[in-house]
Amino acid sequence: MVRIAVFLPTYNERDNISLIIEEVFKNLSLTHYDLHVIVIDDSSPDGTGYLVMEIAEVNDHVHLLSRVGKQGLGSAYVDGFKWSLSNLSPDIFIQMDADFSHSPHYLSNFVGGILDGYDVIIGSRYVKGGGATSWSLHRKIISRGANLLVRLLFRIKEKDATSGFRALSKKAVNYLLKFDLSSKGYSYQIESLLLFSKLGLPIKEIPIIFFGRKKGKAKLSILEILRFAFLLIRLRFIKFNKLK
Ligand SMILES: Nc1nc2c(ncn2[C@@H]2O[C@H](COP(=O)(O)OP(=O)(O)OP(=O)(O)O)[C@@H](O)[C@H]2O)c(=O)[nH]1
Ligand SMILES: [Mg+2]
Repeated sequence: MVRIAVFLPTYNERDNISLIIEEVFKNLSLTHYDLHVIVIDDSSPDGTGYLVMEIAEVNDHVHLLSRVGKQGLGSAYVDGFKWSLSNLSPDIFIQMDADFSHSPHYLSNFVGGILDGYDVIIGSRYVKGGGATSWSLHRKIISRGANLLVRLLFRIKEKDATSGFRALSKKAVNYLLKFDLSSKGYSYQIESLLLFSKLGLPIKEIPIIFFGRKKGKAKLSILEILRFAFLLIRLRFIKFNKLK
């Protein structure tokens, strides 16, 4: 049976976490897959971690990785992948937000893409059939702007480089963990995609409708956006320049 690990990084997702875990199991049935959910929680002050601990006590396919203090989305995935390779050795790795922006209905499409032989499947808002709903103009501009900047700087063909809804093969994850990532936060999505693209791994974008957060507070700050822009420039002219 194919072993799938779904990674849910959380910071203050008390209102979403139990339901999203339930929905993941509904959409990728345990009768077809050996499915595991790994929540990487950064000691959320709202007690998300305690809720997950309770679920993990009664469901041995749910795992909690607790970290001290908010350490960023990218580093949460990296720590989750490392933990899973030592403890579960999954065949397919799925990254997903815990706030229902990424609909669990798409999960089987991601799995199908990796089973078809792709190493990276990206849930894309900017291919035919994709899109975003309940997003403020402000968020739309940030997302479009970030993608435009990435395409201008790096000339990659993927249309949604910032999407965090992805599936990765074990090969892709092993490459990622060997690479010295500069990104700890949201820009992890771009840096990892640049790496996969440079390595020539087969990448496919599949359409998703992205849902703006329903519950909980938005966390993408101006500081994160500025940090992101500087990082892109550094990656383009220093780090990935050397990899050419
Ligand atoms: N473990 C961990 N998870 C994080 C961190 N930052 C964000 N997350 C989680 O990563 C996922 C994506 O973060 P969001 O805050 O939803 O980011 P976003 O979708 O760009 O922004 P909004 O939904 O508009 O707030 C969510 O499940 C968050 O709870 C972090 O520092 N550590
Ligand atoms: Mg979100």
